[in-house]
Amino acid sequence: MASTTAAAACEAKMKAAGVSLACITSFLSQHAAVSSGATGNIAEASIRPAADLEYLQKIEVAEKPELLQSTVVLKLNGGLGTGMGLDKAKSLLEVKNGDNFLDFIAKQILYFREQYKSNLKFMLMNSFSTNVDTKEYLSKYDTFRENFEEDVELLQNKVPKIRQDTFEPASCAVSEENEWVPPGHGDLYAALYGSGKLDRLIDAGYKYMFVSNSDNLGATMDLRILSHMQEKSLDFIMEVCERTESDKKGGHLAQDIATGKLLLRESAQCPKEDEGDFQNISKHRYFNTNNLWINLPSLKAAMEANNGMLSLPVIRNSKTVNPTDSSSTKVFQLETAMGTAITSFANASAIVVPRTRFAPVKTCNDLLSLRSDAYVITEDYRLVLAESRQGNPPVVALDDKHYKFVAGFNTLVEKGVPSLIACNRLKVTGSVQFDANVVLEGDVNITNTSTDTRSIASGTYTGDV
Ligand code: UPG
Repeated sequence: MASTTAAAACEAKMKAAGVSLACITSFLSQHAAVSSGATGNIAEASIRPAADLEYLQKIEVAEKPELLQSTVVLKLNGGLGTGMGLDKAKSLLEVKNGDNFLDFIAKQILYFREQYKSNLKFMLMNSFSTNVDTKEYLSKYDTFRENFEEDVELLQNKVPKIRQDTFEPASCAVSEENEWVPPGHGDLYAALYGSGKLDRLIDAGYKYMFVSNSDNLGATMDLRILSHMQEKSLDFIMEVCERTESDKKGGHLAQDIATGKLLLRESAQCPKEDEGDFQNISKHRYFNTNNLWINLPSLKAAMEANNGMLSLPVIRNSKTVNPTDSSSTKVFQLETAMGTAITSFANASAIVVPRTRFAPVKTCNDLLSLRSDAYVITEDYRLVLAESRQGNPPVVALDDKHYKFVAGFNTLVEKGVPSLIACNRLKVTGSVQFDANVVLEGDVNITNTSTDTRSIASGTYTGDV
């Protein structure tokens, strides 16, 4: 299968580690692309903004609860949250009132099951970095404890990091684990197919899968979208939101000028010179929420028609083999993004959904907003913007020097989380700590130029502090 000695070495390493054939096939095709110089970039000149999308509120469809018995809800849980300084699954991070993401997700599913008297199937995609902690934590919920590996978990693959100079698999003397990486959430398809779980789901009568990020607690089962998918016989739906200023990292929807097909451009796929266009939220107005709906038999058919894989554009991340040693071997980590599969299906569509379905936590800025009163918990355990915010999240910019990582953030809010319900923008520069009962309103700019940590005493603040 491999076309070069470097590719053959990767293939041998993966086989020896028991990686599935589906994953090896996908990886080798990405390896070939990267070895021949592909960057996976999508130039602005090759796309046009996506237009004429349907809005969920305007779609006329009758809800069909009977579809629930053939539907699976799957949460992506393979990421570690290293960007926030975490070395565990990000979903173990406390969100609100002592509950972490996994608690919210579990309660959402249990609520829905009760509400619809259904046994809605639930799965989690874990990586080799998140499976142990996640299993242990979720075991407090009886219903997810039994047959965890068989029924709940989809364990994603691992792929070798490759040397930038030779494209050979990289080795790391410090720890063999550093030589491997989960291949991004686009691995969902290879993990489902290669583990045999796709076949088993289809054989058991499952037809639809709703997938979303575990850090987005607005993404719950929606009977209108599900029923619309069935009524229009769609293979794939991407939920998108109208972009706001906070939507910088991630991907936007666009249309390929050459084929007219919808495509997803991830920030990692944008050439440097086109970054201004990427960030232009009035030009590229629709942001991928990563809430996706997949018709399982169509997925299987698309993979079988293409050598057992989906040809997703490869994303090439430049890193060092030992993440904590910048002088170690320079490597590429190859990844794919789940949403780029929108181009792989004949009958794919994107729907604009209300902002309530998208409340991601990518940074401590997001976490501060979520923990504050700008977000409320609904009866069905979603975290949504408080109504008075009219769909606009506060724009929070905490000083990266102190609050990029959760440890610093915890000190900031140790005594209390400020009220942000009436705050439009918050900028914090320097080291500060909020006392209990701090209320921030309008545009607030907190600056501490001294090196000592300063307290923000209880009270209401606006403007420069
Ligand atoms: N994840 C995995 N396995 C991996 C990598 C990530 O399960 O190998 C999970 C991760 O735990 C998280 C989700 O996938 O739950 C998203 O991962 P993340 O790295 O946070 O994705 P983003 O870079 O934020 O981007 C995704 C989409 C992007 C979209 C954005 C919305 O790729 O198009 O705009 O989510 O938040």
